[in-house]
Amino acid sequence: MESLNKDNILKLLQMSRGYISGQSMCEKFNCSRTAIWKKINKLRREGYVIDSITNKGYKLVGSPNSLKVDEITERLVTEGLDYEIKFFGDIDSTNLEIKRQAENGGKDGLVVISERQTEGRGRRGRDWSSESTGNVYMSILLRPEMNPNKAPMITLIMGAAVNKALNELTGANVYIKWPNDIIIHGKKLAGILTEMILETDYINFIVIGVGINVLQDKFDEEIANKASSVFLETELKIDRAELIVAVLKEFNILYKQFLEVGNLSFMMPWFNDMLITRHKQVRVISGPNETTGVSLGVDEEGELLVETKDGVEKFRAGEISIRGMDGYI
Ligand code: BT5
Repeated sequence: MESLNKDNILKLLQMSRGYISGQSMCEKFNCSRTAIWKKINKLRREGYVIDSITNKGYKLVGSPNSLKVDEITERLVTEGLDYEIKFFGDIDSTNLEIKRQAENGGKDGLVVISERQTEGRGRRGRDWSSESTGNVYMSILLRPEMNPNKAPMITLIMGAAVNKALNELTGANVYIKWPNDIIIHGKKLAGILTEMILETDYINFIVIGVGINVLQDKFDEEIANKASSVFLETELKIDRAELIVAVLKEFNILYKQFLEVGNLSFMMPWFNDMLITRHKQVRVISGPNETTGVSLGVDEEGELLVETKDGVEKFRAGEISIRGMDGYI
């Protein structure tokens, strides 16, 4: 009889090709299903991704491989950064987890990272495909004291941080599609979802979530023509821990400046140089309204300026989507 410990459970999962039933594990280790389940959850907390299906059992579908939370934390400490990292193998959504943690007193600077999400979300209830391991799914809890109408600027700050980090690590030309997409070779590499929880007229907290496709090597048919990964576009297998640290470091620098200044003037004009839509014909969809014109870039408040036939119109981040006339959404 083998003794019940997580290493033996892991070995068993690694050796089996399909699902392995809870019952057969109980027999093998002579223990209860609850005991097995506890060990499985222990493995999940270490970053192993384990599917469980009623009547079928358990299957190992992802390992923590290069994403080691200790490594990330150590590097952040070396950089003098004060983030607290919580890591999950599987989770519904890192944004949802941050909300739960925030309601329970989670602090400014808490970061939740996962290997996979079962309910990854985009804006306005859209899905963020998150079943693939090897990517980055990360959310940060922020508790700034500022006017809620400034919050959309934080999406742009995260966009700039992700963009800078990816440019540095890949050397590729990565762009921002205002307000929340990161684009490479015309395809979406990363998306940002900022959510704000208000208490009458002040910000209780902000969740800033970012999904970056890093090592994923194929995409579902519905998004394959518009989504891609660092690996598919550059053939580089960049280290995710390094990417996470780079993003958090850049974000910290920019966010601090933003809190001091209260707008995005410190990012000008280079932020506009990263905009893929600048000087291009765009169609801005804002609720039921559609406006076409030439995108002039963003102003210090993060609003997109579009020159239309009736003059320059301003659009606030968070309210609209943009469509390049030449293809992608
Ligand atoms: C976004 O929404 O781009 C925000 C995505 C934020 C995801 C992160 S992951 C960590 C954190 N936890 C969460 O639950 N969310 C955040 P939006 O602009 O609405 O774009 C969504 C659209 O992008 C979808 O309708 C698809 O067309 C496309 N899409 C879905 N999954 C994708 C993927 N993995 N890569 C690229 N495009 C994708």
